[in-house]
Amino acid sequence: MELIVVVGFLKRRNNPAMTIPAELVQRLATAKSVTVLTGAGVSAESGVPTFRDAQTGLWAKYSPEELATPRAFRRNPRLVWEWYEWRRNLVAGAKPNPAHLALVEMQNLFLRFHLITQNVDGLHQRAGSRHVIELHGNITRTICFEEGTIVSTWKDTGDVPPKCPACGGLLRPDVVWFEEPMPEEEMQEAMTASTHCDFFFSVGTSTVVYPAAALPSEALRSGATVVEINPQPTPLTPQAHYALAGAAGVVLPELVMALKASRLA
Ligand code: BV8
Repeated sequence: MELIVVVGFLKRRNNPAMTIPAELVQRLATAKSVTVLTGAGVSAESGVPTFRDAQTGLWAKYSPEELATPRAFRRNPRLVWEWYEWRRNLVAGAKPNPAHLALVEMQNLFLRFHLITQNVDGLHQRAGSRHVIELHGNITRTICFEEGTIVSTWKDTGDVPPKCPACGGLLRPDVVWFEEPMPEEEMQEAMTASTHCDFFFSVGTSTVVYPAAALPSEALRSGATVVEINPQPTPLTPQAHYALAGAAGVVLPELVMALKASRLA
């Protein structure tokens, strides 16, 4: 099947009557099992900066990869804690956007639907997505750096980071840092969902961070039709069956509308 690239979503964003390839809609209309992998690009239209976006303010001089490691936390726990505090405030002030809402609709349009995210912002769940497979954790949860246990309340002694009420160890965000192993259960579920689906959507991810970035290739290898939604090309673009070069908040609602219309037709 040749690669179909559709461009122009960005330019004509304010013209909602965009067309999604009819062949894609026809084929999706009969799909039983759909798996979606999302990245930071899905939250971009909610005002949450992507990892590729330059960090601003205090954080401008750090690359995310520098701060999101156990080594960085050991070296300067206050700096890393305050970075996550800044991101937590950003996320708290953000709202799910039309891309998140379209994915909530999609979970009811197929017999089997899996949503895998690299995002730690919890916006899929806030939009109403059920059973989100969080590959890289969630910054609204906190764990003990020593014991790895979830800690939901602690005494505010003024320490930054605060201390674990059980062992006195440092508290940290419940996210997977670079050079840290992935959560086994979530990774297994993500791999199964990626290799047992008719359609695999890769939405708003630069497809460079592993092992998440290997999931689209696993889906391709298992015979799924792979659709990429991203305004910019990624290493996946040449391999995808459909590359929809546009913003998720424009393309996904269009896709859902076209799908519903085709099922009514
Ligand atoms: C591990 C949580 C074993 C923390 C994150 C194989 C090859 C090379 C390297 C490795 C490899 N295997 C392992 C590695 C090392 C490393 C890695 O992949 N490094 C990269 C940098 C090369 N992986 C790991 O360390 C993983 N662990 O392998 O454990 C191990 C153990 C010991 C030693 C070694 C290995 C752990 C990875 C998880 C790290 N944690 N997040 C936090 O968030 O603070 S990763 C984090 O960055 C995100 O979760 C996400 O995964 C990634 C950012 O990627 P994206 O989400 O795609 O975002 P990005 O900004 O890059 O791109 C946004 C895209 O959206 C762009 O393409 C843009 O065009 C598009 N876009 C913009 N606007 C829109 C849009 N799209 C649609 N609509 C729009 N409106």
